[in-house]
Amino acid sequence: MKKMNTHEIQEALKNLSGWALKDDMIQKSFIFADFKEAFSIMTHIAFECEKQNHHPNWENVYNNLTIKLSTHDADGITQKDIDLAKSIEKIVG
Ligand code: H2B
Repeated sequence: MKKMNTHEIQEALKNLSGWALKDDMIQKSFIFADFKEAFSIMTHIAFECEKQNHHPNWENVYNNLTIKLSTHDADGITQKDIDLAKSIEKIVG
């Protein structure tokens, strides 16, 4: 899959809410009611990642979830990251 350039990434991010390009990854943090809600959503996201065979770098601290997406195989950001970010938005609602 082709690595996107900065302009292409910024254009794609216009169709997503709250995602930003940082450290060569697209990133967003979410805050949930508590750990149970955060982990439940993470489980839901994990199944979607398996479907797409594309996996996030993420960090969960209690009710806070930070997701960072890039395509390791391409050493950059590809359409796969944009697609996964869109799916994550749908899941989180
Ligand atoms: N996830 C991410 N984020 N980047 C990848 O390059 C990637 C992946 N590659 N999930 C997939 C799995 C690859 O390693 C397997 C072998 O298809």
